[in-house]
Amino acid sequence: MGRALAVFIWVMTILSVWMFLDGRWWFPASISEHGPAYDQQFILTIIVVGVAFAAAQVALGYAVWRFRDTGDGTRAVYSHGNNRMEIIWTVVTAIIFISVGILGQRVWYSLHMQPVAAGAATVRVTAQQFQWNYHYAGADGKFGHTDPRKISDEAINYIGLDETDPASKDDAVLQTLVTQVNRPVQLILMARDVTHSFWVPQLRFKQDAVPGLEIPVHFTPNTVGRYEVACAELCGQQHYKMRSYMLVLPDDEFNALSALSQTQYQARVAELYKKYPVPTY
Ligand SMILES: [Cu+2]
Repeated sequence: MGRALAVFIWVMTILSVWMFLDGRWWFPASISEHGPAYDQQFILTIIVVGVAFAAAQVALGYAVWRFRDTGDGTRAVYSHGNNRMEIIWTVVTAIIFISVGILGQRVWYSLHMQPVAAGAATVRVTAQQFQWNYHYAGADGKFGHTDPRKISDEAINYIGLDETDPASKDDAVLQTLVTQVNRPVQLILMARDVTHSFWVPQLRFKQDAVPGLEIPVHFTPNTVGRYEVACAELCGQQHYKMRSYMLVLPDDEFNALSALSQTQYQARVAELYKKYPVPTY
């Protein structure tokens, strides 16, 4: 029985390592400026913890095999451990994991703690059960005033846009996130009801949207296409349906789209959806 368990542990270890090496269930290709830095950091972490995991499991299998009950009646030996060994492996583990943590902070800092680059497009994002609303300032570059008391799903005013504010006249509230390739985007994430989480796997980017908070985030998409925006926070019964799409458009298509009226806009977005199928992964 001891041998069978040891072999089982080793086989499971090999399968687990193979799942990562095979790459079949890996991330979709990244489409943002900071994506490669994130991926590099992730690979480094995976290698470090992968080596530790494999070594620990092989050693566990060995111990199970070596010290199995052989039926000859010998009694087990109890050990009080070895303080020097304890200190060594605790210090080594601490050094490795703190170093990996600090390296990770660098990537995180550049994305989350630095101000957005000049010339960025700003979109205010209001999450609600169970949809994403993207608020664009329009030609005047000014967002119309919003008021939670004006929110009405029946009147198709999902974000409570104040129609009496002149700045709101040219605003658009849509369910598609439209961005321009290689232009930084700043999102102001908000939530109407419960906590949601903005996630585009290809951006390597995930951030909660929390009621009562305005959370600014920014990134620069660098690959034209259409990508799924998922809600990554279990936010209610239809959480699984809470998704929308992010279009990353070349400059000419973006400008042409921006010039359209709201009705033409919807039709054009539908065309662009056909033109840019969602990547399969
Ligand atoms: Cu949600």
